[in-house]
Amino acid sequence: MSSKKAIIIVPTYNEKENVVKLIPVLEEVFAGIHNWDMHVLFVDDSSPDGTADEVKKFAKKNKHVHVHINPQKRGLGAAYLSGMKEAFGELGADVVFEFDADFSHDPAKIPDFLNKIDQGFDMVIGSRYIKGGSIPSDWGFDRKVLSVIGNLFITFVFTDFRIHDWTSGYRAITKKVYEFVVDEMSDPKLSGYTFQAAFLRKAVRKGFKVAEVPFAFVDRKIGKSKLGSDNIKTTLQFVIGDRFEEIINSRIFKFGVVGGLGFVINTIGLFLFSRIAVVQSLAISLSHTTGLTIINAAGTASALGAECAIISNFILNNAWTFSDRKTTNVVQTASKFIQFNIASFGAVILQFIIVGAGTHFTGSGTISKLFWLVSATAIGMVLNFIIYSTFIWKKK
Ligand SMILES: Nc1nc2c(ncn2[C@@H]2O[C@H](COP(=O)(O)OP(=O)(O)OP(=O)(O)O)[C@@H](O)[C@H]2O)c(=O)[nH]1
Ligand SMILES: [Mg+2]
Repeated sequence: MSSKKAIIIVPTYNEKENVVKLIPVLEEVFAGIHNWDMHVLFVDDSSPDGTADEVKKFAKKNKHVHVHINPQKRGLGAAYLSGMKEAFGELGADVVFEFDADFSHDPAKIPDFLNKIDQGFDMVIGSRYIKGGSIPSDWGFDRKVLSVIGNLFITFVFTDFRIHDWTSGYRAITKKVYEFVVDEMSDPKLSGYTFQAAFLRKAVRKGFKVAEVPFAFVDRKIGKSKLGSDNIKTTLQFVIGDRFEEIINSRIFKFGVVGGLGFVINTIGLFLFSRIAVVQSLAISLSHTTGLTIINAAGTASALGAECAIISNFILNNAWTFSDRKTTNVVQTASKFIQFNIASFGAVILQFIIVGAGTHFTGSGTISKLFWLVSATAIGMVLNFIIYSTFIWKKK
């Protein structure tokens, strides 16, 4: 039979009593699935209670049951990575599931996940926070709040409202998602439960199609929870750090930083150049020949400062903001620089006139210069907006 292969990966640590119950239940579910070749792979971190030995007994009788043993307990994420490597590698899976051993994840939902994969989704998340999904009603108020608020917090920090359950441990993952994400998942910071949010985040950002299937999370009845409070901390650290990195690397942020620095350079230029004798005498001779009294050292210095800012903006935007589209060829770079200069030259003219005329009336003190520089910049922005909206992006 050439049907596609799905492997349910179940990480275990001291889950002996659960696995002996789980395997027959899974076998029953598998029997009802006809278009997928179904397997289960237990990833045991050498549990002291002998979980792996129990699984081996089943594996002997059933070739759809597998066990992978890690020598040490290194966390949930690390267990999944070793399991996925084997499942997608030697075992030849097309899809793997993440599945807890403690019956928190309803096995009857497995076909729903596979349907979504059959429909073309790259990854499916079992969600507790969409219609039809739920968290246990007997959870204490604090645990409920923590769970709901935690997920909302992640959603808001990522500002991604397509996913409703970032930390869910019930998932189906196709091979192409795994292959894309795997190299970035080896960071030891992601080896615990943080693995879940980080994996999903990377997949969503890459643009993989993710579906959600509702399920009712059930509390474990047998065995102990391995979820520690430090997992919450590391997950939050990841979420905030990842978002921060994303913002810093965004084009709009870089563009803003470069523009802000340009303004600082423009201001320094205005004050420095207006003290320089050559600039002062240039302004005087320009004013004499044209007969315009508003031409003065401040306006000329401001215009020169604007040109310095344009040069700095060009260099930094080329090397940083648009580094992915950077030109290195000398001729191309020069021609780009000329284009950029023409497009920004309005600022030079505006400052020449506004700072010149303004300081002509209010004097050339520091406050006066700064006031007119800021005014010229603000007027420049408004003019830019008017020009863009009436000519470049005009109403149709
Ligand atoms: N191999 C391996 N499995 C682990 C590790 N940590 C947790 N698990 C397994 O991962 C699954 C989920 O762990 P749980 O302790 O149930 O975590 P949880 O469901 O978030 O927490 P509870 O709601 O308290 O059960 C279980 O099957 C655990 O046995 C680990 O470090 N290594
Ligand atoms: Mg559990």
